[in-house]
Formats: sequence, structure tokens, C-alpha cells
Amino acid sequence: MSVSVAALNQQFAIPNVLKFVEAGAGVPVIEITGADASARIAVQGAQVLEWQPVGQQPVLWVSRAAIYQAGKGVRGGVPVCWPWFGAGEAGKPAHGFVRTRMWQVRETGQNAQGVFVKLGIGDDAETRSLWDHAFDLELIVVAGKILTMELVTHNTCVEPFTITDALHTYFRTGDITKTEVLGLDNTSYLDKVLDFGQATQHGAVTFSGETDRVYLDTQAECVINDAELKRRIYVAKSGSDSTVVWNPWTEKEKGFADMAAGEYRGMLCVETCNAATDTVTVAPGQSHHLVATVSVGE
Ligand code: TA6
Repeated sequence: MSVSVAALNQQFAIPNVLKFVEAGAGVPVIEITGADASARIAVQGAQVLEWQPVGQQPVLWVSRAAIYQAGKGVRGGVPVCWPWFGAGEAGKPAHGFVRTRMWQVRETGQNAQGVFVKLGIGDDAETRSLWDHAFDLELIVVAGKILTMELVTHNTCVEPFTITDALHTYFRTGDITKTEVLGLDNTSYLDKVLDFGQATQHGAVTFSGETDRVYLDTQAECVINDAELKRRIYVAKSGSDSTVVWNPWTEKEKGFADMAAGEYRGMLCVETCNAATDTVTVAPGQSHHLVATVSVGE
């Protein structure tokens, strides 16, 4: 059940700081203009779309061909992948089912770190037909000088369940061929481009073709070194044992109707997750917190 933008503004708007707009039919988006940063968050999928600290260029990437429609995730920003990362079982959606569903707005406000929004979603007959567990899932976003995203899985049923999950963050870069990702040196990874063959990272991750790697058993902060824009993006994390690095390059880009030709050169994903063998089992009544903390520096 979707709530109107007018009703959302009535209950959750913050004058001159936070408002709801319609980005497409049935696609309400939160627009934040805080003292330290601006941001946009789609209520559908609890998908952070944009974050731009004052004085910085936009940090997240969204395709200029992105499609804003009910039931479809936006190409870019931070899709929430849950309760599985990657291809599901046959007939089930890739990256789980919460990124295309309408979440509830639960709270908005301001604190010392910035403007915060809490969104939530629970199980229903449709989700149980895809994944037969009771749950409550929350995303808490704080947009300020730093962007913090916390995905909280609550197990509200009587048996444990096991998930994989991701904050699938798309970052803007000046030129992917002049970009490197630091922090994964000597880390084992599964290379999706080579049929998930196992390999070890040596030095920085650089890009000269399709890159799709699941780095395992790593809690490291990653640094995106953007030589073109002369900036570094720091991606710290907790509650995450995997990091995925992805760029579709030219061929895969062609396969996305919601990605324009050549856009691969200006983006990359560094995803904060628990993927592949890095699964998370949540006991009844317990919770799991997946946190990504993004900042920008020289
Ligand atoms: O995280 C990398 C990846 O799994 C790629 O293999 C590619 O499928 C990408 O996610 C985007 O997936 P999507 O379902 O959003 O098109």
C-alpha cells in the first residue's frame, strides 16, 4: 500500500530540510537539503540515490537513463540487496526482493551527524511466498559530512534464518581507467567474469575491462582513488565480511536498458556486503547490523 506524497509530507517533512516529491508515478523520493549535505532517497526499496556533501561533487552515481517506476529499482545509488545477494533460486529476483518494494517511512529528524531517515519493511504473504520467514528490516540513513547507512535485520520468527545482504553502492568517478580501489591487497576473491574462479588480489584494483569480484573474509575499509576528480572516497564498514567491486564495462553496459552508452566510464560499485560463503545466520529475536560509512577527502 503506497502512501501519498502529501500524507508523507504532513507526517515527516522538516521545513527547509526534508520533503517528499514524486519522482515518477508511485515513486516517492525524499529530498534532503541539510547544512552539511544534500541527498535523495527513494522510499521504494529504501534506495539512497544521491549524497553530496557541501563543497564536494556528487559522490553517488545514478544513470541518466534510470527508470523511476513502481516495482523497478533505480540504476544507481545504493540498492538494498536482501535476503540474498546475487542470483536467487530459479524464478526468484536477483539481489532479493526488498529493493523493488515500497517501504514504510518510520522516522525523520536531525542529529549532530546530519539529517536522518528511518525506513522499514516487514514480511507479508508475498514475501513469504519467496522466502518463508517472518522478519523486520530497517534502513537508517544519516546524511551529513559523512553518509552512514545501517541495514538492520530483525529475526521476528521462532527459528533462525540465514541471509546474504548488500548495500550495493554505485559511486561516481571521473574516469574509470584512472581509478583504483585500495584496501583489498592480498584478499581472496571470486571472479564472476571467470565463472567465479578463486584468485587473490595483488595491490590496488584497477580497471581495464568488465570487473565483477566478490572479495571474501574482509572487514577492510576501501578507498576509491579518483585521479581524474582528484579525490578519494573512503568506504568503511561493520557487520560485513565481503566487498564486491563491479564495473560492467562496454558489453554488459549494452545489456542494461537503464544505462546509457559510455556511462560505465563514470562509475564503479564498491559494495558493502555479506555474499557467497560469507553468510549471516540470525537467531530468533536477534538482529544483524550491516553498516557502510562513506566520506570524501584528498
Ligand atoms: O554486484 C555486482 C552484480 O552482482 C553484477 O554481477 C550485476 O549483476 C550487478 O550486480 C547489477 O545487478 P542488477 O540486478 O541490479 O542489474
